[in-house]
Amino acid sequence: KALKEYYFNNPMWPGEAHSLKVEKILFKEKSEYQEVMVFESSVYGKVLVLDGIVQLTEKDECAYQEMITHLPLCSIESPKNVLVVGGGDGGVLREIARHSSVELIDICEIDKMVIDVSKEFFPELALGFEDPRVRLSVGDAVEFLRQAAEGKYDAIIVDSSDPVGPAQELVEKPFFENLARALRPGGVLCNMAESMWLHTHLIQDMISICRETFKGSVHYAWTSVPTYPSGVIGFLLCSTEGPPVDFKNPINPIEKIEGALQHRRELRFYNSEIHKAAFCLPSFVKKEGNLA
Ligand code: PUT
Repeated sequence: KALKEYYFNNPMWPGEAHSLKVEKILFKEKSEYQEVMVFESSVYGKVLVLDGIVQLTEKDECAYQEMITHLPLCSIESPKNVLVVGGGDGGVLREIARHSSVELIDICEIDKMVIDVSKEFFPELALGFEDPRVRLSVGDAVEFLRQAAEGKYDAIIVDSSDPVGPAQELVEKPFFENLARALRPGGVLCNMAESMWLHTHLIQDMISICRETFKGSVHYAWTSVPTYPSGVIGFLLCSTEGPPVDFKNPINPIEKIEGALQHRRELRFYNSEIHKAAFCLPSFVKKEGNLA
């Protein structure tokens, strides 16, 4: 009974659970913020779990990391300064590094244990930290953004965990206001935005906050990640007032960036066709999110 309650009581997806067969637990410790676990699964390779929630698996991480990164960076010309919020596994850094125009990659991750564990167990992701353009701050992103210079970044990527525990403040209005302030005019935000099947209200709330805060455009895109609850994950793409951004038609196609398809490792999921397709929404999402 206790196990059943544990399984079905997660506030992010009450009444459902997803199982992966565990071959071996490789790491399990409590950090200052959360329980960090790595296990070897039988089908998806190694898996990173925070507070009982799957964050990534070796098999399908490409879909998440590539989409959350290239949807924003391929939507603007020559991104130079990029900030990553969260993303302590390094996968988003690995993807940003494909963009030769980028000069600075700031990252603010709250939990050093996530970084250390990724370096030990997920070298294919943690290689992102090896790029000389990366500047790491271990700390609270809310504070980091309060202190960030106005208009500093061309793009910000919020690769957070779900808004329970340390990531709770990352879906609140003051945080989005600070994100918008830190972006240059016509700069872009790509924010992890949960599942359209499970989190309609949360997504609606995030969309209305972003519509009030970002004076350019606000769009929802999604991709398939089999090991996330419901098998999909979404992203909110927003731009600040300034040169208009046409998110649905990448102005900076990845296929035209020299070396991008093979930088450190092959691009496995993202391409310009899937970029455009990511913005095609099911009718119920268009209606409920009031999205065109
Ligand atoms: N950054 C990982 C996202 C997890 C969503 N459940």
